[in-house]
Amino acid sequence: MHKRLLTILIALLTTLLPLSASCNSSGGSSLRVKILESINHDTNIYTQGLFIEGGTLYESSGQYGRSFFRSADLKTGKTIKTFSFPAAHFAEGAVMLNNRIYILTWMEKVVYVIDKTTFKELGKLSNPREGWGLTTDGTHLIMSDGTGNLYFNDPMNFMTKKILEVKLNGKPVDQLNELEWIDGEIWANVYMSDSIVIINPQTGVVRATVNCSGLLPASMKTSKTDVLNGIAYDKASKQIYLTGKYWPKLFRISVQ
Ligand SMILES: [Ca+2]
Repeated sequence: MHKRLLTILIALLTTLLPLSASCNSSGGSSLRVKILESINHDTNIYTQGLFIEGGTLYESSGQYGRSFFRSADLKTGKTIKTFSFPAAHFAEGAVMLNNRIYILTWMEKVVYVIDKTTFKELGKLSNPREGWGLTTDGTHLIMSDGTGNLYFNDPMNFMTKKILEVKLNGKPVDQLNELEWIDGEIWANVYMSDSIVIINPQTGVVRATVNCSGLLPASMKTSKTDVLNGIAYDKASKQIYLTGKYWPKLFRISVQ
């Protein structure tokens, strides 16, 4: 291509990219994601688990020596309350079920159970696998472990009741990470990618793969900015929120 033409094309793309704050999808059926609202997000948070209950945002942040769990105001993004972990525990996915908050650790085989109001520790459960993402269908604690499997665990003792093999176009999907139960389907971040897969919880079949590569504008990225990870659904308002590790924004989005 002519060098001058290429320069013009690059300049044009650079101009257009921030405007196209939408995600295009590939694989399965196509969906588009549009940003409806940008909310401040603390760039010190290495987002692992993300969910909303009663209009409040809950989030776990990973890394050894720095792991914590917090509640935050959904409108301002400001932290309300925190729960800290021992330095040797790397916090991972989290979810609330029956007024209890369950928080995974990565390789420590411990699941923390804390009270939703006081954040007081109620106990610990044992997880034989790596802990990555966590969500719930209202009965089970549904967990990912970095493979293409999802584990449906009993909230009483974390015993696995069902293993679901997730497949896209007949092939296993690896590196399933943060999870969210949205209206009878499971949304999952695919680690180290800008993709979210939408999974049928009965069959494991992926019905759509959403590529969110344009979600966080390049102008907001720093050398510290990490991958897309964090899906939360506010059941009451039927709104979906996305963020990433060390991202400066939490986005309320719509899907078409
Ligand atoms: Ca989630």
